[in-house]
Amino acid sequence: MRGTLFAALLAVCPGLAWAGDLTVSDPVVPLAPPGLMAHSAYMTLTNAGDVPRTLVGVAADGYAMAHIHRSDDSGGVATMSAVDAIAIAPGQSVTFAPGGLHVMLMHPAAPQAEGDTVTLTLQFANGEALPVTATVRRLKHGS
Ligand SMILES: [Cu+2]
Repeated sequence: MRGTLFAALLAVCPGLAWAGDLTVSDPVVPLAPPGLMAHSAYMTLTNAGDVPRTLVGVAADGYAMAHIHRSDDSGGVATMSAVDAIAIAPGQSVTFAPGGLHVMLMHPAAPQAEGDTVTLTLQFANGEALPVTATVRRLKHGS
């Protein structure tokens, strides 16, 4: 019955990735200007389980490299630094969003169009890998 329930869940929520007690909602790759060699992906990760989980890396199909970065413009200077690990406590969510955490996608193999999908594989400290399908779409200005 669990398999049936899982299949039904996937059918109802095509944008929702699920592994154990981790869910990823609204994975998106904002449409980047053509020729840009690095751009971002965003999502919200939720730990619905009762053990802490730690995100330690990400891979992206169609890109030479993908890293977890954090933007910081405190002090008036915009900087971006690599993040080695993100702990997500039970019941907590971590949001990747413009101006903060993001998945940095580097060196795309091909230009992207609205509606394309990018498979991101989130890697966790316990060895688990969670594939997430992000959709390329135009974000509203300022969001
Ligand atoms: Cu970055």
